[in-house]
Amino acid sequence: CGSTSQTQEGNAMTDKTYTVEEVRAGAPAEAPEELIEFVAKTANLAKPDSIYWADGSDEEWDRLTTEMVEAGVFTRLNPEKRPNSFLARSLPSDVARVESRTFICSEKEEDAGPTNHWYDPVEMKKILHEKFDGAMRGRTMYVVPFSMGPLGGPISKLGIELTDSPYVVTNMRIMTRMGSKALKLIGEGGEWVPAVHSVGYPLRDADGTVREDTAWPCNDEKYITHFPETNEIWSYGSGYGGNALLGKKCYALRIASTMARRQGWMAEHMLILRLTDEKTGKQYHVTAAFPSACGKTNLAMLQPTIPGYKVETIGDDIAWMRPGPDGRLYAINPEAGFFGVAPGTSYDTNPMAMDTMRGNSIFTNVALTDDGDVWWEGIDAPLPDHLIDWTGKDYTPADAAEGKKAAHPNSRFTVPASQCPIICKDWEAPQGVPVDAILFGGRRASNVPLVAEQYENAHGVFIGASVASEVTAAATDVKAGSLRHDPFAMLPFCGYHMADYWGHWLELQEKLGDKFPKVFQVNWFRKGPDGKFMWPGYGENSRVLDWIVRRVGGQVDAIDGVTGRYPKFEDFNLDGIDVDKATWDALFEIDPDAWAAEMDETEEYFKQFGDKLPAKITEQLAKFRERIAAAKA
Ligand code: OXD
Ligand code: MN
Repeated sequence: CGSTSQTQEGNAMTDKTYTVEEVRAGAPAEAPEELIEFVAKTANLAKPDSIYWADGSDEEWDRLTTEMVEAGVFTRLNPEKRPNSFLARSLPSDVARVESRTFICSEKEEDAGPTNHWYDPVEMKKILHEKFDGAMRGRTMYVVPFSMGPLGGPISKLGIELTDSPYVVTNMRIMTRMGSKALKLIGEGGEWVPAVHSVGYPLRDADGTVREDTAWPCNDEKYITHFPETNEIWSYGSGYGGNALLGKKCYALRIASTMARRQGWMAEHMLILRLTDEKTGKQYHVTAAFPSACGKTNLAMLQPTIPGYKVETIGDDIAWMRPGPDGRLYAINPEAGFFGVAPGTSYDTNPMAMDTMRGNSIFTNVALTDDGDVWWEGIDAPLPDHLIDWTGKDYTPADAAEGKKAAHPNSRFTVPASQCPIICKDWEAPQGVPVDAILFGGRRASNVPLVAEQYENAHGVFIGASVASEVTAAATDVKAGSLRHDPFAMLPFCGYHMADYWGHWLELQEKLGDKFPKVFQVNWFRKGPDGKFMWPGYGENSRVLDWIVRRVGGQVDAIDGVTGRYPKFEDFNLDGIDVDKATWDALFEIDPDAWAAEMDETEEYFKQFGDKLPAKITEQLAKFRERIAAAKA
């Protein structure tokens, strides 16, 4: 991140101190005392030049986006092609979540568990105190009230993000219910989570040295920290995505998962969709967990290729699920927008996402066309003769020939969910929708069949616990392409000990019994010997959903196999696609030796969880091995 600094003698401004009275005088009347004190305390530490209370209005959006255009942070896209939309370019050192700098600061190390980076909360607070001291000098500190979930809903939760990044404020306006209405609920006594964020690039130092701002201020040192016992979030040094939009991964997953454990609900890295059987009018709700950048947004907005079904989108990334009065599990999407991966998104792969981003959108790290629109690898439009790439440089087909990407592989669109043409009319239903099936998936070139149903509830947890997937570009510090365990797609997002989290699932299953949704394992990414995907994916995944809901409805039989229960060839709708019996068999082929090796490796992986590994998981591993032995016999 940029570092040029110079001293401007005589031009040094002194730090402002903020009394509680001054902060109150500048705050909306609804702000409760506790919030005023938090704002004053943080301001006296970070020493911003001013404090601004975000109201979430259109005027505010217009003002902030215009200011950012003037400052060179945003490029306004061609209003005829992409009205009210903007492009931001980050620095190459700040393009994704940084898992190695993400910390769970629980009092006891064992509560964070072996899959998280733990840090002592007292020590971390000392570090943060040092880092945040003066971190906002020369900047405005924005007070951003927000609700995760529909305003006032029984499953929804409130928060306040203090940030020195207007980019974050505008993204939070799309991704959450942000502004005065959330503040009003806080004022009425709603509990809220404090979340403090700084890009870590003050425009002035304590000694008066001033530093010019850059289009993407950030710091090479990053801390994304969570305090699960006190429900606090502090994030320093990054302006990007989940590192900075603290309602998303930090709150709605890491902190919420710890709240959910205490309160008997679930915070999951899952999309939510409604599938309607148009013949009967019956609605099914499916949630699905996939590791980052494995096509959750595509599945959430799927256009069924088989007749008779309709998909409506409820969420594309996070589900909060709670047992309802009827003993079923009900899900809400805590977010209000989609922060989707741009490359690969097109009218071909996800027309609904393309229509969602027609306006009122923020794009980060995509390429800019000469007529002021966006472009990325895999978009419908052919590569133009000239682009400005995500680093701000000219880009021509010669660069493409050298293998350079015009858009960063983790470039993103931030878009309001309400703009999705197939957004479900009940997407904001405060009590949520009843869940009929839960899917776990990943990118697996081999071994894992197209679809498999759990044998029993605990087997569903075993399926989730043993998810492994080829790594994508969504985090900077894990090697793309390698296979890594990503249990429940929650590896980077579980706020507590992973094995305790599995235990929590098992407890909820026990509580809800048969009413707990059935789990299915899916894999769209299996490859043939020629290295090509065997399953067409995208809209054709409706065929898998069709089988799943018919299983849930008890309308079809299944075949018992090694990893679970599989569809019968004759029951599965393959009309009109080029998947013959040989391909089908290859999609479901089980190599007992490969699975034996995978189970050995899984057992090895589970060892790190020690005594906390639930006995039911060990039992499921034994049952799995019995099925392998039977398949070999
Ligand atoms: C995301 C992620 O941005 O999972 O949703 O990385
Ligand atoms: Mn995600």
